[in-house]
Amino acid sequence: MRDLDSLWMEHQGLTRRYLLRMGALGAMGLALPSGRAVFADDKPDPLAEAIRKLEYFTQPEAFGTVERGTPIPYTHPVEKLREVGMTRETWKLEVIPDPDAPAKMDAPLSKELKTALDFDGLMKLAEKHAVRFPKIMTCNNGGSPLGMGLWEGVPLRTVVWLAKPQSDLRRVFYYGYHNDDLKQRFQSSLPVGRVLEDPPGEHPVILCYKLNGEFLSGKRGGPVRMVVPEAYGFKSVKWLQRIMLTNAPYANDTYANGNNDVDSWMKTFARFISHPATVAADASIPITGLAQVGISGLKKVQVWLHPAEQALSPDDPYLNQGAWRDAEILAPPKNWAGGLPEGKLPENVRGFDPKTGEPQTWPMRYALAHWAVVLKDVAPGKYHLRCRTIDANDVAQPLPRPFAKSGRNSIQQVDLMVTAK
Ligand SMILES: Nc1nc2c(c(=O)[nH]1)N[C@H]1C(S)=C(S)[C@@H](COP(=O)(O)O)O[C@H]1N2
Ligand SMILES: [Mo]
Repeated sequence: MRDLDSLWMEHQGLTRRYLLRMGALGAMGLALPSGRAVFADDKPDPLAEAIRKLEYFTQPEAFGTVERGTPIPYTHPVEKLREVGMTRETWKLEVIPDPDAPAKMDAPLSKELKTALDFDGLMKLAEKHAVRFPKIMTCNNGGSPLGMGLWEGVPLRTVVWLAKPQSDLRRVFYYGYHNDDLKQRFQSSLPVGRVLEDPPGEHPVILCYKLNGEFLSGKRGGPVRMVVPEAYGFKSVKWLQRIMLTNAPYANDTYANGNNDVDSWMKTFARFISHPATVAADASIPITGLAQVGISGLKKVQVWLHPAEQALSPDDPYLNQGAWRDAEILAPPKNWAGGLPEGKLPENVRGFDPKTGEPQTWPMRYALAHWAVVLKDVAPGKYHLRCRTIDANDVAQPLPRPFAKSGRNSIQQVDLMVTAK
């Protein structure tokens, strides 16, 4: 799913300076998890040019994608795309009562009543209400993020209020274009409270039309997708066309199938990006990675080098007792890239100081952090190398929620061989 090569490119710029400072970038260069050497400082490399264009935000086309449909909706010929509202010129959004448990509302936005919201209408609302924020897209069933975007949209509540809801409203159901085949429908839902009121510090749920400053492609869910800041990917429904206000008190998410925890907030966890497979005993060992910063924030990233032949304690399933040592969480980048002009963030990005353009807090929730560490003087032998996060509540990964169907966050483990001189 996730293309590690492109993730690697985003990450290199941040880690390279750190590793140079630590004297760890010698002739050995760094290696991808696959073991492929990417560059050595003293050698020209085919990737050197790309490395100069390193990215923190993910280029829209470099995102990992989780999609369904036969055919995939945005692959229809353009005439068909127009016909089914999958272009900005023809897109329409309905906000109607759920026929099975109708909320009372005075002004439904419906195609039948010719009151549905079109893209021009959304852009009018955007002039006054548009918001932008960084967010990682992660599938709860994926081992690492699909990509990190700067998402722009109109708060969903702005459009919900246009429909004048009055009562009998407990949840918001929504789905996208699905080839008009019920079996292909991908739907999700939120409590109405989450839509109407943001907990302090949280971003609003948005009707999103731009990613990294450009209109959303069909592949990324355009013309319009939902983006739910604190949630895993399945809440962020693509090709959005219908919202139903319901008095039903339960979730109706497609992702409730397949045993998924549909109420899970994003978790904090660490992943390796680069680590050598084999090093000589006298060499420094540069290790880099990323952390997804979930609802509970990020205080530390740690690594643990454990001799492979030493058994793990059966009383320590979450590896709390390892000899963990701190890595360095890297400062925010200067160049945010991801296709943003000159790598600069636009004005008024939530979480950034409007005067200085600097992040107000770092690491930032729901965004990536990059980290690096250099290990030295490791005795020859075979090792298991692991990484983990400590969240802002001082809870070590994979706790406080170790269960995979709420979002995969097991501690990653890789092999490392240290050879005698
Ligand atoms: N309409 C629709 N929206 C969808 C999906 C889908 O299959 N159809 N997949 C969901 C899932 S499971 C995930 S993880 C995210 C992935 O977003 P991305 O493909 O833009 O990375 O999209 C979500 N939105
Ligand atoms: Mo997903």
